[in-house]
Amino acid sequence: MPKRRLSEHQRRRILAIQERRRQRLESRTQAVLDALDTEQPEVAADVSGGARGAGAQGSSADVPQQASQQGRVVVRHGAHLGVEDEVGELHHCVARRHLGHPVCGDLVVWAPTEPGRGVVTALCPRDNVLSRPDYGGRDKPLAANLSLLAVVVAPQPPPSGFLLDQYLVAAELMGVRALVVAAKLDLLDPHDRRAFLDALAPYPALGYPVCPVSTKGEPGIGALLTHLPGETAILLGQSGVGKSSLVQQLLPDQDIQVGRLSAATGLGRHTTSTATCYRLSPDAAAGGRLIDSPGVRSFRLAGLSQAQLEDGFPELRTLRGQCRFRDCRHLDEPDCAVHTAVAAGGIHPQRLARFQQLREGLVR
Ligand SMILES: Nc1nc2c(ncn2[C@@H]2O[C@H](COP(=O)(O)OP(=O)(O)OP(=O)(O)O)[C@@H](O)[C@H]2O)c(=O)[nH]1
Ligand SMILES: [Mg+2]
Ligand SMILES: [Zn+2]
Repeated sequence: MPKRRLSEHQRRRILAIQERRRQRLESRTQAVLDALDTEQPEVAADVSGGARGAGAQGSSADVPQQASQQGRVVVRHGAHLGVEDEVGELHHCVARRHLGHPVCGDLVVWAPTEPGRGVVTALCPRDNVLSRPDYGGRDKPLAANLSLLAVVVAPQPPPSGFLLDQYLVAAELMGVRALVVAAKLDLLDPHDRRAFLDALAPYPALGYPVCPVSTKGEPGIGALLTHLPGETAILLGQSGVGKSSLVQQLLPDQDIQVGRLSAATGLGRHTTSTATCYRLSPDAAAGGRLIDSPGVRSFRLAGLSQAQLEDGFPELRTLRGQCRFRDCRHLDEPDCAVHTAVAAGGIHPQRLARFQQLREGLVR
């Protein structure tokens, strides 16, 4: 049909124009990066806190050095970064080569190249980083500088306790607090809801609060909200457990934030395929940040020793050195302090089973 052909033609023209624009921008940016890469690498501490350098010489690539400032990566698509500056404005930046992989939550030093655009010239030291394997099995950083891991489980899709425990181990190894979000509880009648929450009963005693929530009915999201003030929290879990729905409810202005992000950087539209950092409302969660992450089917802790894995289980960590054998695997060895604790009710058998599953699969 002619009408359809015409619109297809238009579509192609628009795409071609966009592609040319993108290439122009890319080559301009590349010129800036090339010039920067021939200079001395910048030290992040030199400009931390947005201090202005004295010499406004400007580089050959016309990057005003005096404008270097600190920012936070709020989203990343390949080499393209959405960077929030100190007053909350967003900029589309590309990262100088040899910087490693800045990810969502990273603090960076960046310099504007043109309005709304800039170049990231240094990656500030991280407090911590959460990595997980990509499809090829290689560890990829997902988000940095976190203070809270919120692991979401729901009746649908069927929960994976194995995935939950791996995230909790990751939190322990990162030295970051964690909690369990029991989501989509409106799907369960009171009896099944009780059973669902009973299965999570061992966690609070281990230091992981359980927050029962629903975005579509009772009990609401209050139990989670109380944990967020002042935190940089990331929502983690299988695809479909309701992470983005929680973000939507926790951030009444999420649409606005996504709109600002995509208007400023063109990067906000595919929020389900990459981690994205949002600001929580100052009155609800003073200064807090919330990161939505793409769901995973599996998460694999790689290359840990048994001692490291034990560090990831607080209830095993405290028994370190108390078994008869120093290299006790807590299987069928005599005088195993872990088995004694399980028998006495101090360790949940399910957690020991998860530990064993992880030990067999993951420890070198
Ligand atoms: N009944 C019910 N459905 C929910 C609730 N929260 C989310 N859902 C539904 O669950 C489905 C998945 O929700 P999302 O928020 O997209 O899940 P997600 O964890 O962000 O998924 P990925 O982005 O794929 O990782 C959607 O159809 C939502 O409408 C809830 O509290 N109750
Ligand atoms: Mg999502
Ligand atoms: Zn033992």
